[in-house]
Amino acid sequence: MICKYLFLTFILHIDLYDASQMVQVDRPRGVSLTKKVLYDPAKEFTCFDGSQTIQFQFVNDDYCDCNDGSDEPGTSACPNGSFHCTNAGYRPQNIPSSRVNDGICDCCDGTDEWKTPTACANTCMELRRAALEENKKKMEESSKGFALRQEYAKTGQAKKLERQEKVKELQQELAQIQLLEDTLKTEKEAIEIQETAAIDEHKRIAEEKQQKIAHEENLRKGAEAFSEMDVDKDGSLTIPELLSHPELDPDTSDGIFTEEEALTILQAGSVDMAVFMDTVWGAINETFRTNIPPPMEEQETPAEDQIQDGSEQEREADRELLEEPEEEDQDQDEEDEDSDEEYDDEHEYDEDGEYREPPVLRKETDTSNSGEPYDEITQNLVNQANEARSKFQEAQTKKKNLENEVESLNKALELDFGPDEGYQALQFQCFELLTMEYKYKLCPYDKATQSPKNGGSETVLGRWGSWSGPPENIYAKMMYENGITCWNGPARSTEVVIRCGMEHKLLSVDEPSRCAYKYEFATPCACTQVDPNALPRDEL
Ligand SMILES: [Ca+2]
Ligand SMILES: [Ca+2]
Ligand SMILES: [Ca+2]
Ligand SMILES: [Ca+2]
Repeated sequence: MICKYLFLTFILHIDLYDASQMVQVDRPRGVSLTKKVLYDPAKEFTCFDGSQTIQFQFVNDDYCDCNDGSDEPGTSACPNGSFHCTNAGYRPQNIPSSRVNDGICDCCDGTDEWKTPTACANTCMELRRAALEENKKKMEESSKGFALRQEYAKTGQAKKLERQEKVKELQQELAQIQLLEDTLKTEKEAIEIQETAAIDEHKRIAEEKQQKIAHEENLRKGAEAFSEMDVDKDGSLTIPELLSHPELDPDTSDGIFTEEEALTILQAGSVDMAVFMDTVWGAINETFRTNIPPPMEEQETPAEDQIQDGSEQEREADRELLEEPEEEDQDQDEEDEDSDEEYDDEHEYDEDGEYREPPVLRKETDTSNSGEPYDEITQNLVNQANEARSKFQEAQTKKKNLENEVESLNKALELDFGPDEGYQALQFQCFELLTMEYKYKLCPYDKATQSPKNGGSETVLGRWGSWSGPPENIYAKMMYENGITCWNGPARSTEVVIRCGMEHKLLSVDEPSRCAYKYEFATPCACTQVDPNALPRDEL
């Protein structure tokens, strides 16, 4: 309604001009109605700049008297003068007085060519009709755009509500999942205490068993070593018998295994098996090397292309014997590491509430420790603990996902979609403009980019910053900042000037100063129902 009213007054305004037909007789030629009072034929004329006062007859006498040209409004006598054409029916105009009577029609009412009144036809009414038509079209467009805007606004407001509702809903869900997570954590921790205890016990038993085996193995080897060294099989190991094992030489620097050295090992002239096991074997079991080749079936099968002689086989066998205890040690180390890891995992959750990458689940059947499978009770506890961990992790993941969803919804809710939420329509959309060289893109609320038309990487000209129009209408411009930095220059930025249009459209792109781009973008979201500035009333 207001819109219609304005339109009517606009027509009336023009009609008024039209009806008056601008009686020009009562003011000097080239003088506007507003300046009429300054030209009083009954008085002397004072130049506008006050420099001179002249008789009124010298006004428009085709001789320039005033420095500012004010005495010759209707002739071309003054170089700096100005001629006013009324252009009744259309917009009044001021032209440089040099264009008066220059043979070219400058004013639509033809008054600038007054010396030859027939030279210029009055085209003001034609222009007026065209302007009115143009105005009407603009108003219709604006009106249609505004109708679209109202649709967008409706959608935008609904979307906002929807997002707000969704956030509420998710927050309730989050509260529930938090409770569930707490419960599952407690359950997990409770079962893990039992699990850890059972696994520790399992390990302890396994270790004991292994130690026992190792001990027995050591005794067996000791006994074997004794009987090997006791060459004459008299049940007594003597110094000469010991000397047949040069690897036992405690000091090889002298190049010989002496009887004295053998004596320091045996601590007696001879020892029986019992004394040997008690006092000697422990000191030499690391260095002792058997001279007896191992039985055939224990020998490592030589590689097909490798033919080994006896001595090499012996060394091979020796190496195996040497490596055996080391391997056991390694197993022991691994076991310790495993248990450390488990301990750490549990503590990652105990220390702080912060979310961390979920630990790798323990194997369903953990036999890596000792090759010894868990007993049924332990295995059951491990299974239960695995399930508890998995449930807890599931809850954690769900919580994390919900949190992410809430975060992105809140981010969207923080965006300024205009006073009526209409600009929501532009979110998640991109608009392109092709120029000779480039493809420019505007993705509102995201970024502005440029990429070579013929393919190539995209240059970010700015990321969504804020609305940046003047205080009276901040929605007149958008600012995209912190784009890719120019070589040796600032970060690229893009200002987007928003206009009312029948559709969302990137109209033009310019780079007014280096690395500072300017887009012109049309959208119904910028159309207003009543916008006096959109009607060029003053111009007519
Ligand atoms: Ca004059
Ligand atoms: Ca002219
Ligand atoms: Ca002997
Ligand atoms: Ca020696």
